[in-house]
Amino acid sequence: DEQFAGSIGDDQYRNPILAGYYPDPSVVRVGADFYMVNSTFGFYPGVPVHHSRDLVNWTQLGNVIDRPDMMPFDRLHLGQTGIYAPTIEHKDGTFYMTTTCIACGGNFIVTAEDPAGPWSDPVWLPHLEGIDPSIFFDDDGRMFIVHQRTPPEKSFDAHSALYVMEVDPETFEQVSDDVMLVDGATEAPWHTEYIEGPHIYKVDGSYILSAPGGGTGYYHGQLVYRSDNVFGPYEPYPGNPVLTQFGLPDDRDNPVTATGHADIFDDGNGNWWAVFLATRVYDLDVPPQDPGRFHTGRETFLLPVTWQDGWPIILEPGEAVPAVAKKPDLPAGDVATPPTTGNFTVREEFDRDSLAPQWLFIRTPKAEWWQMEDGQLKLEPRAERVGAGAQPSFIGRRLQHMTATVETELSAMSQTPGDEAGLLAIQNSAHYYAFGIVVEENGERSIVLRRRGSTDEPAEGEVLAQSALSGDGPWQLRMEIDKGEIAFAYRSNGEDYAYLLDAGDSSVLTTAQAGGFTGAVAGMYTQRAP
Ligand code: 6LW
Repeated sequence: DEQFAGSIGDDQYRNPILAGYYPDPSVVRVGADFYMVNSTFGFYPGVPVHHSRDLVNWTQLGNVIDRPDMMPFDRLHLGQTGIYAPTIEHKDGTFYMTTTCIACGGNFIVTAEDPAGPWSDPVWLPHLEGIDPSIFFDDDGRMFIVHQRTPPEKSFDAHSALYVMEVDPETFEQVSDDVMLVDGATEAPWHTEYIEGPHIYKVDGSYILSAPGGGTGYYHGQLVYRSDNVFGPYEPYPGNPVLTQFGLPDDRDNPVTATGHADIFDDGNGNWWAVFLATRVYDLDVPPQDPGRFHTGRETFLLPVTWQDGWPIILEPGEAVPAVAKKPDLPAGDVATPPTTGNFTVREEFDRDSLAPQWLFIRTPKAEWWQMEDGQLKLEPRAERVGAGAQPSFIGRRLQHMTATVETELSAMSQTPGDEAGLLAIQNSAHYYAFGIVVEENGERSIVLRRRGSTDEPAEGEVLAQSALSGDGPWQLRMEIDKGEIAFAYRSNGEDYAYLLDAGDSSVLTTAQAGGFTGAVAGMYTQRAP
C-alpha cells in the first residue's frame, strides 16, 4: 500500500499511525509513556490499549474488555452498537477508562494499575445519560465527567449538547448538576448538531473544551471552546473548526476525509499533539455527505497542535492533511510487533499460549470453540452462523490496507455434510464475503463464494460462484482486495492458484454500503448446517 508508510527515516512519518478500524482515539501520557484506546463496537475483545514512546510506533499491550463476563455483546449490531468512543485518564497510579456500551448497559468506568490489564469489572453510571464520557481531574483532585446527550428541549432530530457533572472520585456517584456547556442547536457557525466526543483540558489556567461536530462523516470537524470555570460559560473559538477536511477539492492527492474526534496532549517537551480519526478513501465520488469509499474504517491519525492566542489549532482553514509530517522529537521507542502502519506482512503461526491481542471475535464468545495446538488453530463448526445475530466461529483481524492479500491454509476439515470452513471478510452480519469449502451430502467437497450486501438479502447471502473440489487438502484460500475490486482464489497444496472469482466488487465491505462505525475485519471461520 503506497499510500502510507509509517516512519520515514529518522524524522518523518506518514499517517495513519494506526491503520484499519481504530476510531475515536484517546491518549494519556504518563511520564515518557503514551497510552491510547480506541472504540470497537460489537467485536470482542473491546478497547485495544496501545503503548508508544515516540507517538509514531505503537504496540498493543492488551484489551480493556477481555473477559467475556465483563460486557454482554449478545446479538449486538456489530457496527452500530457495543463499545462507543472510549477515553483514558491517569491519576496517582490509577488508569481510568470510560465509555458507553450501546444496547448493552450504557456508560461505565473501569480502572487498572497497569494499562495492560487486568482492568476492573465495570462500574455502571446510570446517572450519566448519553454517550462519549471523558474524565477530567482538576488541580485540586475534583473529578468531572464531560459527555454528550440529547437536551430535554430538543428542537430537531440530530440535536445534541455537551454537559459536565462532578462525580465522587471514589464511587463515581454524581455530586453536582449535569450542566449544559454547549448547545448544538445554537452554536454557530459550524455544523454542531452532532456535537459529541468532548474533552476538557486545563491549560495555562483556562478550561479548554474540545469536541467534534458535524457527525463522523463528510462534515466532521473539531471545535474548541474556552472558559475560566469548568462549568462554563464557554466561548467558542471564532475560527472554528480547528480541524476539518470538509469543502476541500475532490481532486486532491491521497484524500483523507472525516477528520475529527480529536484528543490533544502535551508530549512532555512542551509540544502538543492531536490524535484524531479520519478515513483514507480511494473514491470520493459517492453521494453528498458521504466521506467516500473505503473498507479500512475510521483510522487513527496524528498531527501537531499549534497554540494561537490560547487556542489549539490542528490545521489551518482549507489545509489538507499533509501526506508526510515531521516526527515528534522524542526518543525512539517500541517497534510495533506486529506492525500497525507501513507495508507489512503479518504471518500468524498460532504457536503462542493464547491468541495475540489483535485477533477479534464477532461478539463475546460463550464457549471455548477454538484451540491452538502444534502451530495450528482449530475451530469447531457450530450452528451459530455468519449472518445471524449470534457468535459464529470466526477469528479475524482488521483490514489495514486499501490493497491487501489475506491468505490461510486449511489443513484438515470435518467430514460432516453441511460443515463449511474458510475465509470471511465482514463489516457486519448483513455485509460480508464468505469464501469456504463445504462438505456436500454425498461427502464430496466444493468451494463456494457467498456475498451478503444488505439486510434484505437472505442471511446466508447469495452464492456468486461454486466449484467441485477434489483431494483431501491441505488447501490454501486467498482473498485479494485492491480498493474497489476483490478476487478469491484457491489451490490444493502445490498446485497453481485458480480464481473462483477474479474481478468482484468490494463494495459490501465499505462503510459507504455497510454503514456503521467499523471497517472490514477478515479471518478464518467455520460453521455447521442449522
Ligand atoms: C462515537 C461518537 C460518534 O461514540 O460515533 O459519530 C460514535 N460519532 O462520537 C462511535 O464512534
